[in-house]
Amino acid sequence: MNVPLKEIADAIRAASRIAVTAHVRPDGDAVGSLLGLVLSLRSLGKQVTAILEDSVPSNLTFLPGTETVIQPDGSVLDIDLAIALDTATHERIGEGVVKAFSATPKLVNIDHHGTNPGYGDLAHVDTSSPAAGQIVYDLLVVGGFPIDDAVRQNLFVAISTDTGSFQFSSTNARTHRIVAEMLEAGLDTARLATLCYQSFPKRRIDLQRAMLNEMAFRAGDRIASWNLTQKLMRDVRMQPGDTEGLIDTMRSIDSIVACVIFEELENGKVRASSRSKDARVNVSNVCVLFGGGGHPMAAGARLCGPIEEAASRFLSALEDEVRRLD
Ligand SMILES: [Mn+2]
Repeated sequence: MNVPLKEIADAIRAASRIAVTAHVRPDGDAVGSLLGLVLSLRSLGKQVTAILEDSVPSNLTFLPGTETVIQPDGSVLDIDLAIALDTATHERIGEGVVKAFSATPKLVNIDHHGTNPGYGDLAHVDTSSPAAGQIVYDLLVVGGFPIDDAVRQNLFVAISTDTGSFQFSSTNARTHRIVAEMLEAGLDTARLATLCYQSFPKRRIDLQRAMLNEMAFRAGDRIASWNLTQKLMRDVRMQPGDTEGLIDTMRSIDSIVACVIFEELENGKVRASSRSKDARVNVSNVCVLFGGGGHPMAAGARLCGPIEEAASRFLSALEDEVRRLD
């Protein structure tokens, strides 16, 4: 089912009007890989639409090109080729983008999630890659497509955020080689790290303070969890992107092997975002039980509310997974 990147590069060369998207509620890898590819293909002379179901979160608007990202307006795009990045299922590009792409003759699926079924006409799913941004970098190299500083900024942020600043086990030798090439080309990675990790708005610290006060432990302090309620979101005036990386504080506790944040959504559903710190504990398997998916060590699912009941159902499945270590 996987086609080589060369074949995708050929399809891009043959197209003149291209649209690129990524998943709903975009994170650093979604926005960074999207704009890295979009800016390169625009330099190549292609007419490229960057489209996301949800707007770019404020913590990522420093990335070059974000001002050119559009959201679906109900119209169908007249394009030769559509590309979905970092998106495990076709539906996760969002309802509006699915419609915008409904007349495209060819859909390309570039991703690194193990739960990706290989949708689309050309699929390249590489689970050994720690970030979609890393696959996009290799695609640009294979295709001989332009890589300038703005492209590098976007792909660096994609890779840095999805690897937890190169800490997660998914980080590989290629990851560091790519960043070495970026540094040799003059990329200011320290500036980008400051913008990503040391430029939080105060309201995010308010969220973090609440999390530290409220988080709960179970399975002998091996599981930590926190319920992020609509009330707290209103109290701190939370914005999209504010929760990015928040879960890492729970993961950093020595006894923890798995942790999860339950987020109460406006529609009454509950989004579970889970992480593992032990390769033997697969949180993707737990999320699949609830119709979600992702990576073995970082996965998510949507459950029916109320939040306390959703948390209790998910945590008991997660505890079963953790207890397998006993
Ligand atoms: Mn990703």
